[in-house]
Amino acid sequence: MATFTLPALPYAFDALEPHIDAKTMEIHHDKHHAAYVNNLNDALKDHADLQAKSIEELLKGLGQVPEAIRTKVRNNGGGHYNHTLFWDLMQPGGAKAPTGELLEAINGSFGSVAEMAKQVNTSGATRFGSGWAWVVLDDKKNLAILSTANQDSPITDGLSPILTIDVWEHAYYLKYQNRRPDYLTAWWNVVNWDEVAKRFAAAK
Ligand code: MN3
Repeated sequence: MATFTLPALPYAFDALEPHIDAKTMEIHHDKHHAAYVNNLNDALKDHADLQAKSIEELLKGLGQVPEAIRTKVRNNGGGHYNHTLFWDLMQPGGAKAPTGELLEAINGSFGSVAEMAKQVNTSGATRFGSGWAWVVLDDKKNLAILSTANQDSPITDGLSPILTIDVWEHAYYLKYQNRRPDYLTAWWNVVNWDEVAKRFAAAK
């Protein structure tokens, strides 16, 4: 029994068409995410103490992971955590709109939902190489936008992610080729605001 397991995608591969194509979703989930899970389990195979931790605990406590496996846990543990979050942050049927306290916080921090999305897209488009764009709650419970490299996750820095977009080429290249900004614009058609709101409420 493996310590960490690949969660099932919460919808069909083609559920996010036309914005995210089925082939991309299949490869992204079944190959890329699966590889992060397998490599994470491999890194932890001789470390029963670390196997007992949750993925969040592992990433928040990377400093306590033995140096020999720390990079492998950072990359693959981050890959597992980030992708699990990413699947839940998308939904079929088209995005609705944020409401209530989440909407108030977005308007207070950025002026509008559209302006927040624009800033997230800029953050993702200007991330050199591979990484992720994020909306987080910082230590003062304020909304903030940032990007991370590779599979690094803001929870390692004590931040609480409420939204993220994968900007690795494997997330968009089949459909959008080099047009990362077009993928980022399209992504907001599938954002699951209920999940964003849930994470926002939990982090407050
Ligand atoms: Mn990915």
